[in-house]
Amino acid sequence: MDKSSVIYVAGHRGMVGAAVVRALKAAGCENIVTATHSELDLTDRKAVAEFYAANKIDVAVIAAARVGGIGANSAANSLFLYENELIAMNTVWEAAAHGVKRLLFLGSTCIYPRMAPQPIPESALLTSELEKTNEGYALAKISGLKLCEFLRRERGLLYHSLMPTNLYGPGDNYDIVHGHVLPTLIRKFETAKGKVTLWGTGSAIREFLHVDDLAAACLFALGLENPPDLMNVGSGEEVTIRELAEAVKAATGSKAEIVWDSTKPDGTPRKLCDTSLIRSLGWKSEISLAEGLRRTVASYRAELAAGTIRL
Ligand code: GFB
Repeated sequence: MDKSSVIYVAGHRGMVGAAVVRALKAAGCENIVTATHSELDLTDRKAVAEFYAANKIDVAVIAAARVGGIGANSAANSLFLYENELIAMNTVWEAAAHGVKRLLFLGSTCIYPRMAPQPIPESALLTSELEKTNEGYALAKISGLKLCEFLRRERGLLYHSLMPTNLYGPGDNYDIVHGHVLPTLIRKFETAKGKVTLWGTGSAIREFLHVDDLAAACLFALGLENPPDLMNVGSGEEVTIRELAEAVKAATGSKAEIVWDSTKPDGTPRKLCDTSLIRSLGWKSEISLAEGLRRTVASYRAELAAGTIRL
């Protein structure tokens, strides 16, 4: 990737966007453009058009979205659909309308069908019913992915997508109601008074990828001359939520007793993505779950002490 390119990272304050900015800076990219939510409302098409017209962007990485765990999504599918649809359509469509040559759009393995074959190949997209708890988010993200594919086919724009598995790492959202499971478990064990209540049965199986591995995959994909329209990005390392709970308990040194609230949903039974495509092109994850947990507990404590934690 040309280090002098003007690169826009949408969502730079989020966990993924911040990791992508870190990786771009480490790679020597000098012209990184960002805009805070108060500077640019990505749900406002006119504002997004004016932003692209004013900034002459060469490459855009779309890491902005309304995200959340199973609790947040299942309580507000309408909002997750509406806002993420607007963000996806505006950031991709207006990029194409304003000469952005290359764009990388980020999906998530939770937008594959609920009962997709495991490991999930890229070809499984749209082949059967979606997971109900995050159907709104999934529909919006699928739209964004497909818009990139259509623009590439119809206008020759190099717009392509990545499909990361469940992500975690520095700058995550530790809100115990709306957050994803891994950061939520860290917060619960770090603040536990004897007992930690976790959701579901603990039998759901999840694959986790440290966000710095995803950022490296983004730069890898942007460095490909002719990237596939869609590539899964995962670690291949999956655990049951029960195993994850024990691993987080150990990583925090907590002695809390774990109890399960089976009135809460398990969500998709399993979400292991098939990463043979991206691995065949030369990328693989570097950060194991054990090492990633060690780093993330440390970054949680540091963010808490610095008052920068997202709750
Ligand atoms: O990460 P998570 O919230 O979402 O939950 P998904 C994963 C699993 O962890 C579910 C269990 O089986 C939950 O029942 N779990 C146990 C908990 N205790 C907790 C807890 O305290 N908090 C949470 N949040 N979960 C998401 C999608 O699905 O995947 C999003 O809803 C997103 O759209 C994300 O794309 C990557 O992995 O089930």
